[in-house]
Amino acid sequence: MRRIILESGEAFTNAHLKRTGAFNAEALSTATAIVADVRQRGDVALRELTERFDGVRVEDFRVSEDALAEAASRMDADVARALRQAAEQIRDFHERQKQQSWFFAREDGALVGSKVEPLSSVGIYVPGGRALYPSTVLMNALPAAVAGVERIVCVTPPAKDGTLDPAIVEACRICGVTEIYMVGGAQAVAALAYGTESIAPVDKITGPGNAYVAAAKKVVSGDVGIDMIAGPSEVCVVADSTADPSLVAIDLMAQAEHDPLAACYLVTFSEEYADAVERMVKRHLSSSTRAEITSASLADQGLVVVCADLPQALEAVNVIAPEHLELHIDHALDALGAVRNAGAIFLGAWTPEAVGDYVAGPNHTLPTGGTARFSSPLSTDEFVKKSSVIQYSPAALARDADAVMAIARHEGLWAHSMSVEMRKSLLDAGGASE
Ligand code: HSO
Ligand code: ZN
Repeated sequence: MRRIILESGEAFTNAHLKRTGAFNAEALSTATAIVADVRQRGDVALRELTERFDGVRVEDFRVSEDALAEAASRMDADVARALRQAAEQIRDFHERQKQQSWFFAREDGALVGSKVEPLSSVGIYVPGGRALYPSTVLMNALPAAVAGVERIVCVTPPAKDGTLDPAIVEACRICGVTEIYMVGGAQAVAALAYGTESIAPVDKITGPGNAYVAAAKKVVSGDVGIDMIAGPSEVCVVADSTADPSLVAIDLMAQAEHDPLAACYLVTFSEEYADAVERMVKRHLSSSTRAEITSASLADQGLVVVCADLPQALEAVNVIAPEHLELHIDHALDALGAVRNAGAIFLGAWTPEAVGDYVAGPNHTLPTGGTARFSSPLSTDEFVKKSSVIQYSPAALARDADAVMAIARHEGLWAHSMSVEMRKSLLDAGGASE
């Protein structure tokens, strides 16, 4: 891991970071071409692109009932039970986020409010290969289901041998997702956004993916809703001398093993402590089943920041704005107030990030790449939209008419002004009693 030692009072800055974005110019231009192709040629393009990128010829993208039943028959009972437990806790958490419509009656009789409605349809991108996670299905589909979305669709790239992961199928079943399509990449995002002969379009696309998927989401956004554009995942562990270096090491590795591009930060207070953690990483690596990815990530993207004191450390955290923040420090809860930028905050020695990845309840889809400065975890809010509601009474109109007319005249909008003035005249003439 790269190492930076801050002097007392020295600020950690963005220049200390080397962030890898969610996608690059090449991915953006490739995704743009793919989206245009699918938009124009529908299923024919989808089949060709799937053959080219996934190496499989798929005739029917929709996973059949038989294939679902076959996958279900291979499901491990312990994993199924674990997924149900996770789903229950995730659903509970997201139920608490649900927003209600509200209306406010003003004294002059005007009624103003906000009407909350679920989106009608949502498409969830479930990556394939190294990142085929049933937990991702739960984390995207459950908030949508809790919000009241009627049609929830999953897309996932076809495996070379055509098999389906039973745990993905089980996670879909738990969430009530029955529409699953074997299609991935930028082409799947295009199909969800604009529809093809076999896939009806959706209102919003969520879920993580590689650089091409991220770029395709950027391309279609505006025509269709998207969630955040996820870059490589990150963890920042703040550890003082009370933290067990072995646990700190394994927690860093738990993020590093996702992806060679995953970024792991250790913020601590002495070089000796950092050395101890790095020694433990080496030791754990010898038993890791993902040693190659883990060590590549830590070597290329890992960063140790040695700070003089806790306030300096927490300011460094705010600059990093990590997706996940673990506070392995004495009285972690007391530091919470000073943390302004982080996707999810894990407090104390007994809260490994993995509990949040799977079962704690909060969403594991979190802002990456410093976007925690301005954005939030995926939530039920992402699956609803609001309409404003306004009803005026004659008294309310009489009260506000002059203000509307003054602003409308200033903006040079004659009919705006007249639409109020004509009603005002009716009222003055006693033409409306209500
Ligand atoms: N840590 C990942 C989420 C995940 N972990 C899924 C395991 N499965 C998000 O950065
Ligand atoms: Zn994880």
